[in-house]
Amino acid sequence: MLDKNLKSFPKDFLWGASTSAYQVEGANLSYGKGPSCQDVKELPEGTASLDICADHYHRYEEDIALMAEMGFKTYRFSIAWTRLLPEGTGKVNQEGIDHYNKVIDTCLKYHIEPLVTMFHFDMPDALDQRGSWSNRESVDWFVNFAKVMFENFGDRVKYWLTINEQNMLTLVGPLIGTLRIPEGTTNILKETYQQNHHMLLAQAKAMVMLHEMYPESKIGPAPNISLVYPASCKPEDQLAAQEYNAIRNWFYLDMAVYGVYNNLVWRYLEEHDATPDILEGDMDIMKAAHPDFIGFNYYSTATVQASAPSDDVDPGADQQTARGEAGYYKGYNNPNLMKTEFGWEIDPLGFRATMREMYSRYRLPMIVTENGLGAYDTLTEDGKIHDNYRIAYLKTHIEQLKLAVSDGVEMMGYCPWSAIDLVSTHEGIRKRYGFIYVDTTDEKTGTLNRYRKDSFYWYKKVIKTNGEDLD
Ligand code: BGP
Repeated sequence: MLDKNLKSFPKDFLWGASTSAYQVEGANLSYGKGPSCQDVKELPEGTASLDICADHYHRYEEDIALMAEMGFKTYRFSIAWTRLLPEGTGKVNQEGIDHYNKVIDTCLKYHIEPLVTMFHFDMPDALDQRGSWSNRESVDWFVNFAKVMFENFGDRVKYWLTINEQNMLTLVGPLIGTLRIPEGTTNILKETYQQNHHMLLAQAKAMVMLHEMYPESKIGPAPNISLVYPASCKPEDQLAAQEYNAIRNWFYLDMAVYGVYNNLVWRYLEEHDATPDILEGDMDIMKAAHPDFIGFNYYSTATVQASAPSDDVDPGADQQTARGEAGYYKGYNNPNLMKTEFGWEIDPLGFRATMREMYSRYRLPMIVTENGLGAYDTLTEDGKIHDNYRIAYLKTHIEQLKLAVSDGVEMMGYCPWSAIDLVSTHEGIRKRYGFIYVDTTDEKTGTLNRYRKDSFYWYKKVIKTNGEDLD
């Protein structure tokens, strides 16, 4: 491919990074906050509990000042539902409102645009007790939560993300501690996609509400998108890749953008007698919602091959491990790709391919809401973290991002995971992603002091040169 005339990043490109409330804040049951599903789940062995995390709840000022030092134009963070509404509905906790007001105002003080995720894996436990997303009332619960956020923060927050990785909530919910299947459920697939249907309705209503309340503000979904490759040029493998692409990726965006159920997923659900119950008017609600942009998390591509109905397939270990579904597709180790220390494939070119494919399907501006390398970092005696492996990962991805911009893909911004070290979904704080090192461990020992990693200085230069100097 000729890449002679490369375009620059747009002048107002939103360079930043991301966190989520339950992984970074700590103070998980303090200051009036109620428990979420994350606070009551059984912790994966040897991983830190969520009472301290990076202690961002208490140290947000210091942390945002460090982000400003890197030159951030945006900071993507999530609002904990149970900090605003400890029971999920009903009484509002003013301390929670005050806290996020301070976080937002601190960002604005540094000219950092807050990019707020409304829901990042943290369903209120009180609502889980009432049936969680399987209860159709969950749509109203979420809409009420959205209203509380828009009323309190909508005057200053211009960019909103609805639900983080709804596709992962649906496909690997138990792993991230979110999916609740009511006792006695016989068709788990149907139940899962019924919950998914409610989430889609909740998302659609929230998008419409924001546009009514603040016509200038922007909102979009934030799925985890991994373009799926066929393992070979066998036509059967191509069909398998299409199935998994539909189930893993396009289903969520087809609904968010066009308000339609993806036909391949619908057929798959029909085959399993698992289509969700759709009430009259539901599809009008879906159609009425229009995202302004697409946020998406990208860590790697996935590769699959065809699978026979009798196959014993691996259901996949986590968000990034390719899954299998007997009779449809099965995960395949791509021999062309290296893996991280935690077993996730690394595919910067696949990042470009993913952006191209998304843009040709949806034609909306896009922002990368997560991308990054989970690794073990070492704090040296003189307070340094030489994370050249993270720089290498991010550099190769930003190079491809730039090529995608040259391809004509409308990219609004780039927010790698994560701004600061935090607790991983299931592998503790030892799996670090941040530009800022936090001195703590899964045993919760350490000073919690912050240290600038080598990647901190590198990213600062990247932002300063608007992505021109990546060395
Ligand atoms: C995404 C989630 C994040 C984050 C990230 C890294 O799926 O949106 O919350 O944690 O993955 O994953 P992990 O923490 O499992 O390494």
